Formats: sequence, structure tokens, C-alpha cells
Amino acid sequence: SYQFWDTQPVPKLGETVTSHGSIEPDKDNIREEPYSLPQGFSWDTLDLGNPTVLKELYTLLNENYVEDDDNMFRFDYSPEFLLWALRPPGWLPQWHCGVRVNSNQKLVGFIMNTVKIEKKMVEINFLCVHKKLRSKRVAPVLIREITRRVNLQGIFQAVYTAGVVLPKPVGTCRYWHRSLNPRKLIEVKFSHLSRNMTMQRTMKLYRLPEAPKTSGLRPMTRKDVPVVHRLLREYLSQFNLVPVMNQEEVEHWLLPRESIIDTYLVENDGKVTDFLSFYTLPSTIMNHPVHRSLKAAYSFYNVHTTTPLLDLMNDALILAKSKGFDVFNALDLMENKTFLEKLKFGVGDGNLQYYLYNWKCPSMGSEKVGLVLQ
Ligand code: YNC
Ligand code: MG
Repeated sequence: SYQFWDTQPVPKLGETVTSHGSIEPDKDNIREEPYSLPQGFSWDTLDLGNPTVLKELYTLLNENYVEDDDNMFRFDYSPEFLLWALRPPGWLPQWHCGVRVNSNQKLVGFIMNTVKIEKKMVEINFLCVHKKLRSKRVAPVLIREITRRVNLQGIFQAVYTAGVVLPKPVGTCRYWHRSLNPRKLIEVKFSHLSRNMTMQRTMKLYRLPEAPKTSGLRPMTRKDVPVVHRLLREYLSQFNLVPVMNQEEVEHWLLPRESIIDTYLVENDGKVTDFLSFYTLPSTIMNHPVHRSLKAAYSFYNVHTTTPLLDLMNDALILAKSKGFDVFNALDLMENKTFLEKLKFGVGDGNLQYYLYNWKCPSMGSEKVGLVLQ
């Protein structure tokens, strides 16, 4: 049973949902006072424009955020990446909701950004409680408080993803990994040398050409925003859970930013037909004498109308390799299952569950999920 989640407007785990709609009505009286934290803690809205505060958030996440099941790797979001993820068009300062320990000012961040998914929803991300404060029921207080702050803006729905199973996933996706630097991945035990394989043969197996193959492939620029916006909207219409971005949001999320987001499009005879994108999210390698950081690229939105998706994604691998990434990760959502095995991705362990808050709809296969969160 779920002591906290059973009190929330989400379907029960065993429930089969057949209808669409909100679970509880929009509230007209929203609590004015913040929720009470355990003794010794206070709320603090984080001003991420202050470099000292941004560094504090970076440190909290760098030391306490998501780890793999074997506690060998932990996400290492860069400060610049955090600014990109947490300040999209429409961000509000009060949604960067932190908790500090009164005595030493240490931080527990719970932060979010907006996304519009047909109904106006917020996207919740970066829920993090310091390791020393785990299992003390601080997370439910953070969730209740951010819900209150979002409700005050007249928004009553949210979307979020997590590795853990909660009531109730609307979709279940799985990460796949494509080795780009197999020697390092094996050295840090991210992957293992297969039976009957030598290092030499493994390196040959994953070798990639030096340069992309698709003619007309080039980085996206600001003037491409309208065409990328149109391609994305048309492409996403085939999936069931998708972001509805305006041009400003397309510019924010897809225009290249060094070491944060890469987007390349295909233009021939003045016509843009396809694009690929991936974001940069390294992981700290815990307890390794030589290697400190695993450089990972994550597949973001890839849209094809003319270039086969397989060719587009092969070019994404080539670009990522040439930029020094060790591994290219992709979820099995959208049309990704059509290329994962062919391009030598290996299946990961663990799932990424997609959830909606206060919104009921039938669950869907991963190939119907058209939303990627950072
Ligand atoms: C989780 N990831 O089941 P029950 S993903 C949601 N998302 O509740 P305590 C979670 N709930 O079972 P701890 C959760 N993980 O009693 C645990 N829970 O009903 C539930 N890890 O609280 C759990 N970041 O404080 C249980 O647990 C209750 O101290 C237990 O804290 C949890 O960002 C956590 O993986 C995750 O920092 C903060 O373990 C901590 O363990 C941690 O005793 C490492 O909590 C980092 C990590 C999670 C990444 C993410 C999405 C979060 C979505 C939150 C839900 C948003 C709902 C919508 C709100 C807006 C609504 C509107 C409008
Ligand atoms: Mg806790």
C-alpha cells in the first residue's frame, strides 16, 4: 500500500482505466499557507539567477539525485543544463521550491517546469531529498507544497516520470544504450565484455564512420524554428501523450546550446524534411580510480518525413561519437523500437514510468508515448 499516494488523485495500481478526464474537480479554495515541514526545516524559493544558489542546487543534485540500481553512477546535471531545464518559457520563481535545514542551510530541492499537453499541465522534475533525510516523509510534503503552488496558478494536472512504480503508470518505457566508447564502458562496468568476445572484436562491432552520411545534414539555427515547429507538431500527432509546444518553446528546447542540446536537421534544395536531437547528461562514476565521468547523450525528439529514421539515428550516433560521448541512450518510446536493435543498442535494466496527476486515461504502450523529459 502507498501511505501517501493512496490519498492523491491518481488511479489505484490495480485499476483499469477506460475513461478520460480529471479525477477531482478544480479547487476554488486553495490553501494559502505553505505546508508544515518537520521541525528544523524551512521553505526557500530558489533564485537560480543567483550563481551561488544555482551552485547549491547543482551540488545537492550532484551528490543526492538519481543513481542506477547498483549505485555505481549518478546523474550529473551541469548548472547550465539546470538553467535550461528549469527556466523554459513561462517559468515562475515560486515553482523552484527548495527546503533548507535551518542549522546549516543545506538544501532539498523540488523543482519543475511547464509543458502543455492538450490540457495545461505542469511537468514535475528534480524531486530530490538529501541522503541524510531519506525515509522521513519529506517527499510527500514537497509534493503537497508544489501541488499547492501550482494550484494557485489555476493548474490542476501534472506529468512526471520516475524509476519507481507508483499508482498508476500511464506508460512504461525502458532505456536502451548504444556503446560509443566500449572500452571505457567496460572499464567502468557500465557494460560487460560479452562471452566469446575480445575487446578488439567489441571495439570493431561498435565502430562508427567519422562523418554523418545524410546529405544536407546541418545544425539547427534560429531561423529554422518555424519549420522545426511545424515538423514536430505534425510528427507528434500520431502519439497519445505529447507536448504541445509553441515556437518560443521549440526555440527553447531545440535550438542548439553547447554541451546541453544538439539538434541537426536535413535540408536539401531549400527544403527541411527531418531533424534529430539529443541532450547532454553526464553521470558521475562513483568509486573508480581513473574515470570520473560518463559522458552520455540522450535521444530527444527525432522527426522524419523523407530520411529513413534508421539513417537519421545512425547519424545521431556518428555525431555523438565525434563529440566525445561514451554512450547514446534512448527510450523505447515513439518509433524508437524500429531502430534500437538494428543500430546495436542493448536493453537497459529498469523502467521509466510515466505518470499523470489528477488525470485519468487508459494506459498506453511505450510506442504511443511522445514525450521526453530531462
Ligand atoms: C518518486 N520518485 O512511494 P507512499 S523522479 C513520487 N516520485 O509514498 P519519503 C515518490 N513519489 O508509498 P524519500 C518517489 N519516490 O507512502 C518515492 N516516492 O505513498 C514516494 N532520491 O517519502 C514513496 N528523485 O520522504 C512514498 O521518501 C513517499 O526520503 C516516501 O524521498 C523520495 O523527480 C525521494 O530518485 C525520491 O531524492 C525524494 O529518495 C528521494 O526516499 C531521492 O519518506 C534520489 O514518497 C533522487 C530521485 C526522483 C526523480 C521526479 C519526478 C517526481 C514527481 C513527484 C510527483 C509530482 C506529482 C504532481 C505534483 C503537481 C501536481 C499539480 C497540479
Ligand atoms: Mg524523507
